[in-house]
Amino acid sequence: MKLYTYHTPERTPANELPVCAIAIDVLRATSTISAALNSGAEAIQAFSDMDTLMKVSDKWAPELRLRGGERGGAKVAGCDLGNSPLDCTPEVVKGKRLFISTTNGTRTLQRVQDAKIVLAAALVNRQAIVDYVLSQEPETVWMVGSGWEGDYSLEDTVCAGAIADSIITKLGVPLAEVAGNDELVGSIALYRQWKDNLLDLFYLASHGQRLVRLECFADLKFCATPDTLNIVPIQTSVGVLQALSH
Ligand code: 3SL
Repeated sequence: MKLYTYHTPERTPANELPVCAIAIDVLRATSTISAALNSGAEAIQAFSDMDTLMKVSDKWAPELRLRGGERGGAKVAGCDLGNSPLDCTPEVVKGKRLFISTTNGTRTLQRVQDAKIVLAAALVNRQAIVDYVLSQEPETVWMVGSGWEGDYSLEDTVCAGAIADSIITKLGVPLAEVAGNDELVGSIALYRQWKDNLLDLFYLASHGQRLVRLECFADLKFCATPDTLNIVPIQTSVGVLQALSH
């Protein structure tokens, strides 16, 4: 197995795909996707633009759909939800399809949507993702961060490092055997430096600071806490993620 970290979708090699692609947007799209599926949402359907989201979701029964839209961290007018994982309680999402568009995370999902296996990961479901990857033994795994409008983000890269660190520990192999690129080694180093202070790292991060300005303190804490949700969001058709059924 070779593991690769890419800080943003723009940094992935053009015209290539791995066997398994893991989209990461810890703050907050993939944390929200994990929380919604964990609370019993039927599926998540991701869109990079709001107009298409509205058109496609219009065809869905109103009582079985929710629209989630975020731009600049704030909820898009006309949507039921913004992008807070804490809003995705069973009372709100159970049995419904969440049609969602966010600034960066949904673009990452779109970039890797043609890979054989597409997963959405955050720190909250890190362990579930690791266990699933180990059960499949894919030859190549890309962990693709979302960043912010093309730029690097600490929180996505530390999550890639957390996943890789756990895979390497469980496989019991030297780093050199699985490291596919320099970014992978850097992401593990970042995780090892901050693993006991992830919330502090999130407060340092530029998008963390943006969310602090929006007073999303509880979201930051939730998203910085690893392994709280035993859920594997997996793409079942292009753009649609569902909970892996065991
Ligand atoms: O960029 C994204 O996709 C979002 O997750 C950003 S926010 O955390 O909702 O502001």
